[in-house]
Amino acid sequence: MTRDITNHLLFEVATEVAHKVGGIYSVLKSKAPITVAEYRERYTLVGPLNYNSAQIEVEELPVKDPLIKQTLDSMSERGIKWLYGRWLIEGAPRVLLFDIWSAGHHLNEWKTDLWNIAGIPTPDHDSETNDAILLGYLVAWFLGELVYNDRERAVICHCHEWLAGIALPLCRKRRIDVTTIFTTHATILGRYLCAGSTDFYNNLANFDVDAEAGKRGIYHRYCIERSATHSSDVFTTVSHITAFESEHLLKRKPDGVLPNGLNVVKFQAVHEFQNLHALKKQKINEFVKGHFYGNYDFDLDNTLYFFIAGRYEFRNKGCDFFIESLARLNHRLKEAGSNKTIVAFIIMPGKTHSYTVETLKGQAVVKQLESTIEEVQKKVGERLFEHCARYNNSGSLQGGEVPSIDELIKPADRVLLKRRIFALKRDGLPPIVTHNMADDSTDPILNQIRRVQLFNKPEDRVKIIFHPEFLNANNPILSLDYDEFVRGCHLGVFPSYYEPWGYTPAECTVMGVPSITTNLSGFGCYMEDLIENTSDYGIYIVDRRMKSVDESINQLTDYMYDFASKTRRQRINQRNRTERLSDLLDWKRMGLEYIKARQLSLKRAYPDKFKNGANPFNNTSNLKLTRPLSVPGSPRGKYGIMTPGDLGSLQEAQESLNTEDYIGFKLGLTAENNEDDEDEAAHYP
Ligand code: G6P
Ligand code: 1S3
Repeated sequence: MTRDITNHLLFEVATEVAHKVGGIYSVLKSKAPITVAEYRERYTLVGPLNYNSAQIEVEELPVKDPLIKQTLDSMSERGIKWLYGRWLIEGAPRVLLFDIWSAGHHLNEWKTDLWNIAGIPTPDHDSETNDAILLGYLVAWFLGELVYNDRERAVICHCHEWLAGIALPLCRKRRIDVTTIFTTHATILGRYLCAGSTDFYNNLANFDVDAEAGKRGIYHRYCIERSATHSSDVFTTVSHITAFESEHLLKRKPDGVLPNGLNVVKFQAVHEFQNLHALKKQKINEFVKGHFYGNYDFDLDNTLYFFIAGRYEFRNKGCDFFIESLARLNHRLKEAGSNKTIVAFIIMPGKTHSYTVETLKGQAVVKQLESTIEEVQKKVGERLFEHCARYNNSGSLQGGEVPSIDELIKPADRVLLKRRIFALKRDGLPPIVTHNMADDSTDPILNQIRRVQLFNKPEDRVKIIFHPEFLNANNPILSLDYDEFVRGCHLGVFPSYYEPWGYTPAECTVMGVPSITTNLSGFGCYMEDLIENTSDYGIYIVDRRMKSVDESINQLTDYMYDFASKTRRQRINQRNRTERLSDLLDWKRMGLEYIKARQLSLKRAYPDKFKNGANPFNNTSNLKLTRPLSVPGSPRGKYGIMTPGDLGSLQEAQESLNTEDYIGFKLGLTAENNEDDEDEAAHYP
């Protein structure tokens, strides 16, 4: 059947629509403005309804499209509950959220069907899989009825991750007249294999995938992922390294790579992000003073804040490497007699029972000291004023115009101050962890810290703070949102072993904060492909592919040591260069690959429309997004013009879509004007 492909409808299906769990929420939310700009009301995000998050994130709206309304009404008549509305984020995309448990009574019937049509077994106890089945069957139901009601417009269904992928084999099996895309953001088996002690990348081609999945109790999930991969018209992933992994573990070579972008916010004043760094660092300083009370014997002006953050996957996220290299860094700084102190934060949510008394006490005693000093200061000010105001022309105060400090600070004030200072005494060392851990003795992070003996001793140049909870401005201590915290830090360290893309270093980059990543992360490979001398731009890439473990850890230590040796002026310059890379990560650039994937899916479903090189999207003005010219001093690419399209392998679509047209600009090929870095730095101490 032929359909109108230029005005096609786009449905993007994921479990994190208006509900934050992890990285996919960031993808959908940050991408929304450009997708809405392209599709307007033809774009709908579909996912499961989570009542708690929906009531904060979604504003209910009536369904305007008559055919979508007809379809949803018909589902309602059969007992399905759903919420249609506007996601309250930039771009305000339309969302359709199904209350999957309103179809709960169908679960067993659908499980049987999944076994019959695709041979996928599903155990009872796996609630994530049960949810995936309910969502998949509801999406397929919705799409099936919609294309029956709407015989005009083509429909693209783009599913993210296996959890939202069950609709794909159903669409294929039921011959629903939609064209489909599947994007995997990681592979289930890859994640499990890496978390163990496998030499993953050297053995990718050799794994007996069914057996490995079976051994780990994830065979059914693996089957769902694999069937979504093979049933989609276009299969994509988020990086080349995950494409390679998918080819071997899921047995289909992806059609292309859809790298993740960010919604880059440019400040009116170019140096605003530098001011924000100073402001947010001040807040971290306050916390650090409290945490190290009694042992606060280092100079905050010579202190650098490093951090690792993310899902608590000890090995996959490279936390093991981070701690080992911090120990080596500590040794080197001590040997060199450095006056720098490094405070290394580990922000990874673990199982905890609230903050420790010691952590809360630290903040309290320092606050008390601060408020006592304020009181004394006020009294000293009043006494000083009284004294000076009594000066008269008779010269009776000759030689005593300015009082001595003993006259200003009275014995009672001294007693009060001494009490506050004595309250700062403590017996032990400053704590490593801010929370009571549910299982302190087996926690991998704590055990590694114990092994390398980084115990926040006064002589240590590297101190560690493990905050096993995501940050939030409403927390009683370290009250900062994550992005504020990142801005206040000096260096993000993300030496991941398994990282399909890696939003953490990308987020650092757009905030102008240098970071360390690896050549096993999608982001690291992407940057390495685009830029020469990435470290000049504050992107340090650790080689975890060709080097031994020990060599990689030494390289990571070298990077941190070199960074710690920089002067403030050099850090400011580097931050400027880092921030300029943000254009490379903007969805306005990255979104191009999504467009190519959609075109390819339409081309595969409706080849006649593209016959003899015809492109139905030529002259379609709403496809092109305008974009402001780049600020001067953008990085030079290895191969000249840099676009993610150069990396993508959506070859069939590429014939019909010109990267430069879409981006609407070229990055400078001439020599960089780095002088303005120096000029800018000259404004700072
Ligand atoms: C920003 C601020 C400067 C401040 C500097 C501190 O650049 O604009 O006023 O001196 O940060 O940098 P640092 O790397 O020492 O935290
Ligand atoms: C995945 O989330 P993760 O941290 O489990 O998807 C993210 C979004 O595509 C990606 O950035 C990350 O590398 C993957 O690992």
